[in-house]
Formats: sequence, C-alpha cells, structure tokens
Amino acid sequence: MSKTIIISNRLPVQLEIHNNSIISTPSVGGLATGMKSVHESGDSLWLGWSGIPTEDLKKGDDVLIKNELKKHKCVAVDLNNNEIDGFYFGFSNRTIWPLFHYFTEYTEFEHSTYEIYKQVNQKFADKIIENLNDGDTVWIHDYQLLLVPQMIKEVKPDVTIGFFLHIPFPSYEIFRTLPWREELLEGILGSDVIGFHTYDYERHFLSAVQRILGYDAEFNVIKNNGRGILVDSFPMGIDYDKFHEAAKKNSKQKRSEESEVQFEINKHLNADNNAKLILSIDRLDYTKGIANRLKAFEYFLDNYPEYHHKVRLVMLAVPSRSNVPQYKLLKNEIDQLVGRINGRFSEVSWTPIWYFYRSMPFENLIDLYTSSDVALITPIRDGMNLVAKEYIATRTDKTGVLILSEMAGAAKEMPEALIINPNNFEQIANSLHEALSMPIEEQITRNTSLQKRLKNYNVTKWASLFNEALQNVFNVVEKSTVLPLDANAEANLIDKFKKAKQRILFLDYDGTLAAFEKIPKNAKPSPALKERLMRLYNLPNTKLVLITGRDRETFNEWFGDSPFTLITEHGAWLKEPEADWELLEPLSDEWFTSIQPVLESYADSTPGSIVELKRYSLAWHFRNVDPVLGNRRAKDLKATLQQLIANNNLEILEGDKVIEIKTSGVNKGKSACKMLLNENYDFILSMGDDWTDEFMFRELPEHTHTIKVGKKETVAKHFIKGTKEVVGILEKLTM
Ligand code: GDG
Repeated sequence: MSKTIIISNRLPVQLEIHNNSIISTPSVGGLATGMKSVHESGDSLWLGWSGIPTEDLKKGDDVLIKNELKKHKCVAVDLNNNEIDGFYFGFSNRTIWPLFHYFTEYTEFEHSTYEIYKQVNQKFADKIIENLNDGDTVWIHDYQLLLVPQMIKEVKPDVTIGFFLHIPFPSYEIFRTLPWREELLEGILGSDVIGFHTYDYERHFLSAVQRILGYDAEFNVIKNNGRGILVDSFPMGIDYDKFHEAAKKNSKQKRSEESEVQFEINKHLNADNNAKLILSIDRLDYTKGIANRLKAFEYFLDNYPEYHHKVRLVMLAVPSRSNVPQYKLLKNEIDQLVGRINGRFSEVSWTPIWYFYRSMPFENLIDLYTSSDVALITPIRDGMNLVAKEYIATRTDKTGVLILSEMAGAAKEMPEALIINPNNFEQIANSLHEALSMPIEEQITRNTSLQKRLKNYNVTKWASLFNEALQNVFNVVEKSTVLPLDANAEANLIDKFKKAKQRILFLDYDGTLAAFEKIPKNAKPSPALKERLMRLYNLPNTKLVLITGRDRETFNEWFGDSPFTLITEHGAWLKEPEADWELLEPLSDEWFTSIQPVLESYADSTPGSIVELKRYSLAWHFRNVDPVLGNRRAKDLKATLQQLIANNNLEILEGDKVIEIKTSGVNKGKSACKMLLNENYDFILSMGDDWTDEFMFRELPEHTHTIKVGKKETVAKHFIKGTKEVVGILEKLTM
C-alpha cells in the first residue's frame, strides 16, 4: 500500500536515553504540532533527526532508538555534532532563518556551513530514497531541507514531491543577496507542489524564480524542465477541537484539580475586581518581537497609570537555539528589560510582568490561554503564528481580545483581531487600552467569526488540501515526458553512433556549443571548442553541420576557414566546406524600414534590450532585461508586430529571450531536412537549446536523436543540463 513520507528536520518526538532506557516526549513547535494529527491519522512514515548526536550514542543505543521510533512510525536520520553545528546551528539558523525573516544584519554568508548543509540534505534525501516504494508520496517540510526535493527528483523522477515552507519567503531583493540563491531555488523546484502560508510569500517566490533562474511562470505554474510545478498558498490551521475541548475541560476543573500555574493566576485575578491578564507566548527568538513588546508594555504602563495593580503581563519564552550568539544576546536583553520594567513599576502586592523562560506542559498552556483577557502577539516577522489561532480556539465563552502583528502570516486570516504594526509602540499601547476596555458583546462578535473560520479551516483541512493538490497536480500541470539523457541513453547513443555507416550532426551554437554571454559577440568559439569540432569532423563518414540563428557575417568570421557545413539566420544561408555562401530561400530586406523603428523604440524604452540587424531578419533581444518587464514588453511588441506584418509574408519567431522577424517558411527544420536529400544517413543527431531548434526536432526523421539542452519545454526525446554536458557527449563520440 502506498504511503506518505513526511520529512522535517526534527521528528515529532524528542528522545533521551537514561540508564539504557529511552524516554520520548512530544516535540514543541508549530510544524510538529500541526503535522502530528496528519501523521497519526494516515498511513505515513516520518523521517527526521532524533535529537541525539551520534557521538552521544553508546553501543546498542541505535537499536533502542530504532525500536522506540518504530512505535511512532518514525525513522531517524543520524547526525553527528559537526553536522548539527554546520547544518542546523550554522546555515539553517544563521543564514536562512535571519535572511528569510528580513534580519539581514544577522545573516552570515559562510561557505563552510553551506557545504555541510548540502551534505546533510543529501543524507536526508538518501534516507528518503531508502524508504521509498512505488506510489509513495513525499512531503518535505521547511527551510532546513531546501535542497532535498531536487536531490530526490534527480534519482526518482516519477515520485510526486510536495514541499511546504513554514517561514516567510522574502522578497526578491532580499533573497538575491544569497550567494547560493540559484542552487537553493533549483533545490525547491525539484518539487511538484510548493506551498506557502500566504499569497505574499508565494508571489515573492515566483518573482525570485523568474528573475534569478529566468524560468517562465504562467499564473502560479512554473515551467521547468518541460514539466509544470504548482505553487500555491495553504495557510496552516490548528487542531481546533483539541484546544477547544481542552479549554472546556479546564473550565470544569474542581479547585483541587487546578495546577500550580492556575492557582497563581487565580490569586492575581481574584485580588481585584478589575484584574486582567495579558498573555505573550513564543519561542525566544528575535523574529518574535519580544523586546518591542516589552517596551510597548512599559510605554502602556507610563501612559495608562490607571491599569497599575490591575494588569499583569504573563510572558512565556520557550528556550530556543541557545547555541546561536544572537539568541544569547536576546536572552540578556529580555532579562534586562523585564528587570527594568518590574524594577520601575513593582509594588509589594503587584509585579507587572510574570516571566517564564522555559516550556510548559500542554495543560499549563491551556491554563494560560483560558485565563488571559488579552493575547499580545507582536512578531517582527512570522511565517504564520499558531499561538494566535490557539488562543482564539480556547475562548469557549467567546470573550478575549487578540492583538496581532500585521507581520504574522496569521494576520491575513484574522482581520477581526486588533491588527498592529510591531514597531509602533504607541499603537500597541493604545490597542492594549482598547482591548482591555472592549465591550464583551464586541469581543463575542469578533471571536464568533474567528472561531468559525479556525474550526472550519483546521490543520486537517490544511493537510488534506495540500495532499489533494499533490495527488491531482498532474491534472493541472504537465508531467515531463522528456527523459534526461541518463547513462543508459547516453551509452545507447554512443553505440549507435559508432556502428553507423553515414552520420550527420546538427549542432546549434549559442546555448548549445557555447554558453550565453551578456554581449552576444563575446560568445566567440574557443580554440578548444574548434579543436573538438575538428576531431568530430575528422571521423570518417561524418558530416558536421553548425546551425544557428546568428548572422552570416559573424559565423563567417568565426568558422569561415573551418571545414564545417554552416547554416545561418535560421536556415536562410548555407555554406558548404570550400564553397561560397548560398542563399537557400529568396529573401528581401525591403520590409526593414517599417519594422526596424518599432524594435528600436522598444529597445530605447526597455533597459537592457538590444536590436540585432541580420542580413534578412531583425531581432529584439531581452535576455538582460528584468524578466517580468521583459516578458510584458515582449508580449506588447508581439501584438504590435502582428498588425504590422499582416500581408507581408513575414513571421515572428519567439526564441529564448528574443523576438525575431523574418520571412516566413525559413526555419532550421526546413534547412536541416534539405541536408538529408541526397544521402542516406543512418545516424542523425540534433542538439539545441532554443525554441527555434524545435523546428529541427519536429521535422527531422523519426530516428533522429534529438537532445534539448537546458530545462525548457520541448519535443526532443532527451534533455541534458547545459553546454558542459554537450561538450562531454561530443568528447565521448570521438573517443
Ligand atoms: C514555525 C514558524 C509557523 C509554544 N510554547 C509551548 C508550546 N508551544 C507551541 C504552541 C504552538 C507552537 O509551539 C508554536 O508555533 P508558532 O507558529 O508560534 O511558531 P514556530 O515554532 O516558530 O513555527 C511559524 C509555524 O512554523 C507553523 O508553520 O506558524 O511562523 O516560525 O503550537 O502551542 N507548547 C507547549 N509548551 C510550551 O511551552 N506544550
């Protein structure tokens, strides 16, 4: 039976070994809490790090761990201390975490930790592949594992892979600062469905993919490798009933059953008729805005003295990543702020802040949620923030006010809360006043809508919508039918080549034999390339055709003295070795006068674009233009040209970041087929990267070995990554 494999950095249980016996406790944190109900209810296997470094394991511990994890349907990925430092405390938490939360000043760009991050991601990928059966679905979670989707897809192209990011995806301007931006994006794009909490994160991701990798996106589908990748927002919900029912149970508790926390809370609430409790719960993290919150609370106490003695802020800060320097600094800052505020305002019978630096059992969490009149949640940036949702779920009598930062993903779904800017002390203080004096009826009205939404769109719904998208993704997007030229296919190609009696090779130039250059003239063939082509040419019974969209003059300069067959301007010109250039089609340039000014005006108004004048065609190149602007202008230009070329026997060719206008009927396919007329080739190879090469792939005989270079849609039979791989194949043909 097929299963879902869930993968996250940490498992949903934390393990500790004491005196040869193992203790497991549930993990705290948004991801673990959210996915737990999915894991428990379905047929699934959860892979992640056990929490114990391999150095701490004694002989036999691995078996103990394995057996314990088996009970929880989990499998451990073993990590040693060096890996934990580099991968988790290093690249994950000192590079990605701060950068994705817009804390650029905390972001470290450290090559060595990235290398370990890569190795550990590979370890996760290997473990997944080891546990994978046909028909299984893979669901990878969060920023620690950005490279894993691609690592799996490369080995198992047929597996359906989902990826969900629990933290924000930053804007392109922030993301582009990462030295490893291309690799990380490619890593995520190994997935078939990519999910974010909000539409903002989704559009930032789409923008980064288009601008950094140059891949096209149609609405929320990215075209990559001839396959579609669905990108969507799936705001994560909570296990509403669990929190609601726990709160109900809590309200029916007898005094004797009360916890110590509840006892202390009640003491405060009973001390004054108007006593109120404000709650703050987070991991101790600089993204959560804890310092700002404290300062805003101090500002509130200064400006609203009538609340002295009556109001208390209960602040639970759960220890987190204390190995990372910024977290240590933050801990000191919070300690000092709490000390200062309590020092300033405390009286014998009243301390304004109750501060807990630890985690609490679930029951105490419920005590806090149910006893607090206000929840004050003010992150500077937060992917979602489940605490905001949990607080509302526990308000069984529908009272209570949520003050929520607009920077939390949750704010998008909770407009009935008092939404604040976490950097605006005054606004936070005024909202506290508004919350504490809000009429009960208004609280009930707001919370009724909130609860309805949270109950309906709970974590099960979230997971099932994501899963549905994953199961149906190939009804929405295209599954790649093009195969990579893997070792078997390559061996077959070489074998056919060696055994053939008459061979012909059609090789495109830019993007196939030579990498793209910012200035097209700079893509001149290197002596090494020329030598390699000569070796091919010198093989017996082998015809070598270089086929390009470039103009005749440039190719004549580069290859005029080489003995290869040259076809330029998409098939307008032909030069056989030792012969003169010959025009393959009757062409004219009379139409330039009406079209060239239009292209020039687009080049003027679109920074980075240029017009290329060929002998019988005109091209507008926009490779160096911002991709979004470039695509928009290209669309406009095409529409304008379509009106101008009507009745002119011209056609518009859309290449890779180029729009070309030329006499219709001239294309690489037609001219390549002409080369076959008088010979009987039993081996034909055609390689190209561009849309214009598709004419060759389509029109050459069925037995042609067609290879697309790069990750685009194609009718070719195989694809390879890039020019380096092209060189590799050519080398092997001459060996
Ligand atoms: C990441 C993103 C996103 C907290 N203290 C205790 C405790 N908790 C539980 C809460 C809640 C969870 O931990 C915290 O969830 P958050 O969403 O607030 O935050 P992160 O852990 O930073 O999670 C975040 C989330 O992923 C999900 O996608 O919302 O934006 O940063 O469930 O109840 N639980 C117990 N004791 C505690 O002391 N038992």
